[in-house]
Amino acid sequence: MRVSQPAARAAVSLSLAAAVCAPLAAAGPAVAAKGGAGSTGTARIFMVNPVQSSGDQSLTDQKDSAAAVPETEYALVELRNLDGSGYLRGDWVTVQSSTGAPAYSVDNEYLYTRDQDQFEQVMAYFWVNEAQEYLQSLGFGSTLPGIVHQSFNVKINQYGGDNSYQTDKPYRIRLGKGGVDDAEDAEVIVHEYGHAVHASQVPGFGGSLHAGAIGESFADYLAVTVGLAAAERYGWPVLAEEACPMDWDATSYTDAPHCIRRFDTDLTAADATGRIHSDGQIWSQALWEIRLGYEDLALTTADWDATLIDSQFDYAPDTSWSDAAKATYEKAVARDGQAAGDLVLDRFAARGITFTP
Ligand SMILES: [Ca+2]
Ligand SMILES: [Ca+2]
Ligand SMILES: [Ca+2]
Ligand SMILES: [Zn+2]
Repeated sequence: MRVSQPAARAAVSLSLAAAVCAPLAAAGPAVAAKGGAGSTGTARIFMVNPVQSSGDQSLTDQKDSAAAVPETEYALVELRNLDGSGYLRGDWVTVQSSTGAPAYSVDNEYLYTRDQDQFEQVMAYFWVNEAQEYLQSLGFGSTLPGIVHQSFNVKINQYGGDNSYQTDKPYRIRLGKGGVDDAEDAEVIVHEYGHAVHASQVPGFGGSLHAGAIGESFADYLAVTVGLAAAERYGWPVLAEEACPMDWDATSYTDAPHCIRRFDTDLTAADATGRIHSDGQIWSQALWEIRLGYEDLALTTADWDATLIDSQFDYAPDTSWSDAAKATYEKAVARDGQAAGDLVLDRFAARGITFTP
């Protein structure tokens, strides 16, 4: 999808105005019951990431300088579900920083630029909350079981390396600082949250190479779909390839166009190497092609995301690709009809992943 610059910019300034007005509109009993700062605020963030929103593949980190990213690639947004303490803590996220003072504001205004440590803290809060709100928009936590239905701990900049990761003991993600600071790219944040989604759905998920690859694949897919849904929700431009995770973080270690991994490698199960990130691209291509196929069936990407995520409750912790694909097929038939199921079967088969319906 390509969005024309003027239209996109107009949409951004509209959502900016909405964000500024929203805290007043939201004032009510729920807010009063919380702390003095209220449950909503205003923040400056990247619109997923500055490469995706600008289409400029030549952007580079420049040692974390503010000047490396144009002001136009920031958006003002509403922060929601804060606990009123003035810190970045709330219903679905608790930010814990180990570098730089914790962001604090008596009136919940968190306006930073990328050279300030607090910018990444704000990104982490906004994007984990956004991912949780997206899951809830699909029905998880209401008509379907809740997923990561708690305030999730995000620790920023714990390590110097480029090594963000999720752990369920304790239940949190850490976001590192190698190359482009990891938390400057929403697709890194949501990728790590994607692992928490699996851990929440199936405790111990990842007990086989196939399950590990599905974990990496789904984390990439969730990062992309949450970012695209947010771009739609807030009217942000998407000027890079949609099927591209971590366009900004990947400027440190890939050639343009910068994507950490791809959803169109045409790899099949016969090409698997046992390296879960690389093999995950086999699964990701099926997920992406089913997404496109859903739209051709007059279903929506949200229909597919709800079906995919709901199906993951049925994956064994050490699942094979074949068993997981079959569980996805069965969920698609049950939720979206036989044509959707046939599409799932067909796109997995194209990747050499087969099962008996
Ligand atoms: Ca930074
Ligand atoms: Ca990085
Ligand atoms: Ca992207
Ligand atoms: Zn991962």
